[in-house]
Amino acid sequence: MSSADFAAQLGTWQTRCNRALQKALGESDSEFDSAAGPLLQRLFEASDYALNSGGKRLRPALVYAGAAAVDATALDRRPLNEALDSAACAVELIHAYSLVHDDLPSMDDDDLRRGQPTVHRAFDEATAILAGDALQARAFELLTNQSQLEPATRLQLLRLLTAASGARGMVGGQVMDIAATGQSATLAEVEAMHALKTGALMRASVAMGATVAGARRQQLAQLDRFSRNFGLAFQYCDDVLDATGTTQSLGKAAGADAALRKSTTVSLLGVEAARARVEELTAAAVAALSDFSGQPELLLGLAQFVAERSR
Ligand code: GRG
Repeated sequence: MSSADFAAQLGTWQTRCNRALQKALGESDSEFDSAAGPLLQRLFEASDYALNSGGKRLRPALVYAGAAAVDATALDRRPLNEALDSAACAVELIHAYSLVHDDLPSMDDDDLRRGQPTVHRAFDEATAILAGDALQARAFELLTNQSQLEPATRLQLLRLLTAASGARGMVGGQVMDIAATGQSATLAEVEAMHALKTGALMRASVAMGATVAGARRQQLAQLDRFSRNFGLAFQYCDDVLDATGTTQSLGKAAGADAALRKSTTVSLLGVEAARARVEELTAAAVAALSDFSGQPELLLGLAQFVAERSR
C-alpha cells in the first residue's frame, strides 16, 4: 500500500470514529433533558472539547487494523462493525480522559494541548477532573452495552480495557512517571514506564479489534508482540519530537520533558540513537507478523507511519 493510500485509509477511519463518537456522546447527553441537563452543560462542553480538538485517532486505527488483520470483512459486517466502532470509541475515550488528567496542575501542569488551551485552562480544574472521569466511565459503559456480542467476548473486551487502564497499565505507568520526575532513571526503567503508560492502551486496542474479529490464540500472541514493539517505537518517536519540535509544530510546549527534569529515551540516548531505536523497534514489530495468517498490511502501515514521524 502506498503512503498516500495509507493516509487515505487513516482519514476514513478518523471520520468513521468521529461519527461513532458523536453518536455515542450525543445519545448520552440527550438522556439529561430534565432539570439536570442545563447544569451538566459545562461538563458536556468540556468532554466534547477534550475529544474533538484534533487528535490523530491512532488508537481507534489500531482497533480497526487489528480487526482487519484477522478478518477484513468484520469492518463492514453487522454486528461486528458496530462492535468495532464501540471498541474504537472506548479506547479513544480512555485516551482523551488520560490526556485531560495528565495536563492537570497536579500532574504535568500543561497549558497547551493540540495547539489549544488544555481543558483545565479552557474551563476550570474541577470540570477537567470530572470531564475526564465521565469520559472514562462512558468508555466502559459503551462496551457493556454491546448486546450484539457474545457475553464472553464483551467480557473479554472489558477485561482488556480495564487492565490497560488501571494500575497494571496506564495509571501504573503514570505513577512511575511522576515518581521518576526529577530523578535519574535507567533506560530499562524508562522503557518499563512507557510500556505501561502509553503501550498498554495500544496493545489493548489491537487486541480488542482482533478479539471482535474472532482472533485465535496464536494470532493474539503474534499481534501482542507487534503491539509491544509498536507502542515503544511510538513513545521513542514522541520523545524525539518533544526534543526536536517547536511548540507550534507540536501543539504543546516543546521541551516539556526536559523542563520537568524527566529522564527520557532522548535524554538517556541522544536524538540519533533514539531514532535508531525507533527503526529497530519498528523492524521487531514487523517481524512479529512475518508469518501471520491473515492480512496484517494495515497494521504494518501504521508501524511505518509512526516510524516516519521521528525522521
Ligand atoms: C492521567 C492516568 C493518567 C494517565 C496519563 C497517556 C498518559 C497517561 C499521558 C500522556 C502523556 C504523554 C503526552 C505521553 C506521550 C505519548 C502520548 C500518549 C502522546 C499523545 O498521544 P497521540 O500522539 O495524541 O496519539 P493525539 O493528540 O493524536 O490524540
